[in-house]
Amino acid sequence: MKLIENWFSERYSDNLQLSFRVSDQLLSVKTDYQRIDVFQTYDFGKLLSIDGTVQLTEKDEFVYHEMITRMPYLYADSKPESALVIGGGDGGAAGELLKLGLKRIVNVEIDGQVVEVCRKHFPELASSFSKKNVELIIGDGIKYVETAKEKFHIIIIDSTDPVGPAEGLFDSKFYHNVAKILAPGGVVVTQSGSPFYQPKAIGMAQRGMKPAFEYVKSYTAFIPTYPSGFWSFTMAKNTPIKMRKDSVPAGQYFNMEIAESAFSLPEFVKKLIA
Ligand code: AG3
Repeated sequence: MKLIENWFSERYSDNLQLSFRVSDQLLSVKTDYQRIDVFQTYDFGKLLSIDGTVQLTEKDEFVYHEMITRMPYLYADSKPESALVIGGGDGGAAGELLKLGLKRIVNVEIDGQVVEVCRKHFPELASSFSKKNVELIIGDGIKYVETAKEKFHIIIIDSTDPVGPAEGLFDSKFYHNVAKILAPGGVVVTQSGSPFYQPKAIGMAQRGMKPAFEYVKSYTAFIPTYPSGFWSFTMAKNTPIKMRKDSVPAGQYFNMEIAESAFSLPEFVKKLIA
């Protein structure tokens, strides 16, 4: 008889949490920026958590990573060749961009230990950092965009929740600098939280982007292991947000129907950004 069960829980509020039964805790480390944990779960494979919040699981990371890369790819005015990823220390976003054939990807992650942990525990994702088209920079994305000269067709903000180290990635000062290094017709995308459990996040992203870009639009996806399972992303451009006449092969979540329908928002979400 098994007497002890181990569980990892992410708290959504004082009264609700999502719990994963785990067979092992593979790592727990406190870095200069945050606490990183890796668990072996029963239902979702390995799970990466930062400061107690789920960043990815082996089983459902494909949703987030496909949706944060293929959408900007298809909504750029011309076929993108270069991308900047801020955050994304697991390598998942960079890996999806490689699948799309991008020729140059710069990935700026603030916490080198996230990369180390992922190299060890999520080698398939982190292997993108050793591909020849990818340049990994361990540094502060906010400072990087202040001084960068190179322009990018896609800029992806793959951050943690808008509290702590990621807070500055949601304000307009940051986005004004992002706008300076966005190639003409290019697209910026950020993750913008759970509309249900983090109702302020999507508005923060929209308010951060609007002063810096002509067009801003949010889209959503179903991500089982993030708060409420319903997740948002917010896209910004200086030319109309219209899909290019092009297509990408279906992934595990993404397909060409979702490429358009992901922008359909429930009424309560529209109110959050009005
Ligand atoms: N970064 C966004 C994760 C936010 C999850 N928030 C939460 N569970 N409260 C994902 C990193 C994957 N590259």
